[in-house]
Amino acid sequence: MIREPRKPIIIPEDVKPSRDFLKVDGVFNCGAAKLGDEYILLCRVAESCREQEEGYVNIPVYDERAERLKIERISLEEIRNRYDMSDSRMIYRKNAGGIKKIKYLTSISHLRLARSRDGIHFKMDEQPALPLQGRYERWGMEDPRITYMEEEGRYCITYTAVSDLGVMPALLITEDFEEYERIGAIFPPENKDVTIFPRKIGGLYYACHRPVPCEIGTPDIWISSSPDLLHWGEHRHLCGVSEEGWENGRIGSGAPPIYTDRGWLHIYHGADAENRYCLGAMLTDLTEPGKIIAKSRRPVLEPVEAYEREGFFGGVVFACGCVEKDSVLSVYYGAADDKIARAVVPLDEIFRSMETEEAK
Ligand code: MAN
Repeated sequence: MIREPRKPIIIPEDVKPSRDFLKVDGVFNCGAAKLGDEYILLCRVAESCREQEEGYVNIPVYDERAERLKIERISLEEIRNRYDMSDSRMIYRKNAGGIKKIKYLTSISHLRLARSRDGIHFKMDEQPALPLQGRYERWGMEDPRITYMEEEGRYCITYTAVSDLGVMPALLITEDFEEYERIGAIFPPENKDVTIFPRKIGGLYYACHRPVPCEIGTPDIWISSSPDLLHWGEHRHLCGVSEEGWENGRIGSGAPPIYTDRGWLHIYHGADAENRYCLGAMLTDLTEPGKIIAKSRRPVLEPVEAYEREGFFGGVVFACGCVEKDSVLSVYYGAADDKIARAVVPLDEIFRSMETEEAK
């Protein structure tokens, strides 16, 4: 993949905070689509409190009853005694029975639209695309993916609704990115990385998703089908983490699958045990989308540039959206969980980088 010379293409300074008591920590992991002649990115914007009081950590959370953000105040002493702050993204409860239990996120995310004529220079909206809503969004909305449903002329947007009840995939539908219909939760927690295929296959909708098994199993990619986008079944395991190497920790679907004459092209992410996130590519059968035809053995993109290695959470390239034009793929990805970057690759190059399953 060739990185855009203007790198990264969107940084936190380009984004206006949604409230005056907040600051923008990151703009990253964006869904991508074409709307008329425009390129649209629906970005995840993470914000935290601009001011911190001496001896406390202030955390913004959404109060669904009052329908506004409120600030939770935790004393540093309590944090020292009960919590672990070694991960910039969250605060863990110590000694939670051997399980790493997240007690707070350090920021709260919403979705924000950016528009462009050339796919490189984007103008960010000044306000969130839509407000947080309900019990399941207490800790925010994250990682949107946009699928343009070719036969229906509407866009399906999946994202993760995050709260103390868990991380849960939800669905929005829009025709114009001005009005959104909230369909609600489509999988129970903990699940994330839902990408919907852009057309029906054998009369059914298909989606990849990533359940997070707790006791047995690893965070792998699954595939399911649905007659109506709301009720999902026929759950099947699609692809697992590797024994060793760049994708031995977790994998998840990245951008929604792209129709090509060779099969469904998936750009997905894989992380190792040290949380270093790379991108991989996979091809699945056009009529049996749960059947893998070929897969990249090495990453197609790794966090090597300074802006990918350093940031809010360093060592991360994480794609939620691609746009294909004239057989060239533009991949929009989050870099180090605080910026948006773009890389391009001809489809032929991607195909060449993959090995057929039999040849493995
Ligand atoms: C999580 C994802 C993303 C994020 C990566 C890296 O698993 O949901 O939100 O980019 O971790 O921090």
